[in-house]
Amino acid sequence: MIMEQTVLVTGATSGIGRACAETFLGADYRVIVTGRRLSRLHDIFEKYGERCHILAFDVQDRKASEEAIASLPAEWQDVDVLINNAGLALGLEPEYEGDYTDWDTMIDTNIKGLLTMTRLIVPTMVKRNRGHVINIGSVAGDAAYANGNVYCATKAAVKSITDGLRIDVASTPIRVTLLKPGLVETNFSNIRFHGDDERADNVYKGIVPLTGQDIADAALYAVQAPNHVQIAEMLILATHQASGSVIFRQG
Ligand code: NDP
Ligand code: 8X3
Repeated sequence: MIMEQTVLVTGATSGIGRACAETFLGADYRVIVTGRRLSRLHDIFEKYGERCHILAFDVQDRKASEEAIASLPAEWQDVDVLINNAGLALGLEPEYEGDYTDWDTMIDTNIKGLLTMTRLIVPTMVKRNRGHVINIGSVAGDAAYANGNVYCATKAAVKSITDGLRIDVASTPIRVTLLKPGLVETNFSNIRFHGDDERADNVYKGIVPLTGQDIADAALYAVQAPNHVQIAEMLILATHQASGSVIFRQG
């Protein structure tokens, strides 16, 4: 009998996280979908029903995160794959003009939220001697780009945190993967520019960007690789993007 695997996706309400949730659901995994926007989580539940379990919470809130995981029914407690995806960029301005609240939100979500989820889920993986953690980093974590300062730093931290975890579970069968996307057209830029849709649209002008599905396909590939294969890291760029700051745009 093939055991059904359970995946937990943070930030499943939009973009890369939603594509990951739907891709794994479509591949017959059971998926715990999480995020703050409950109505969007319900939309996924309506489409996939019982294969899906909803948890609405803010990863910045450690107590709420703990309570959410503690509330999982017994049949949903053994998470085989954790996809730490929830995250955001806020602002694009020189470091010396940055907004303190934006900085705190990025650090609390991208770094501390990811760590909280890792701390809550990985012990059970260690106990069960199985599991896979996929962290969504970014090309932005490889090198800072103009005005990216704190966001780039959070993604550099995700890289170190992922490498650290991989070392700490090296004696177990748990695999740890860092996916580092480049430009992916999602709600990311609308959030970064605080709802300025025109500015957000310009980010993807003159280039065919990646889609959330492209990143979800990479996540599924890493999970379905044979057990002895650990996809440690993948940098996934649009074809006309060479690095965080080198993008060839047509027109
Ligand atoms: P979206 O804005 O489309 O999705 C972000 C997701 O994160 C939403 O589901 C949102 O859910 C969730 N989220 C944000 N803050 C919180 C929070 N405090 N608690 C719980 N969930 C939260 O953007 P993307 O899909 O593009 O971003 C997903 C990840 O991919 C991020 O980590 C981002 O840094 C990374 N990334 C994105 C790239 C891009 O070009 N788009 C490139 C490289 C990396 P909700 O609002 O419902 O809580
Ligand atoms: C998101 C990609 O290049 O806009 O991490 O920072 S980028």
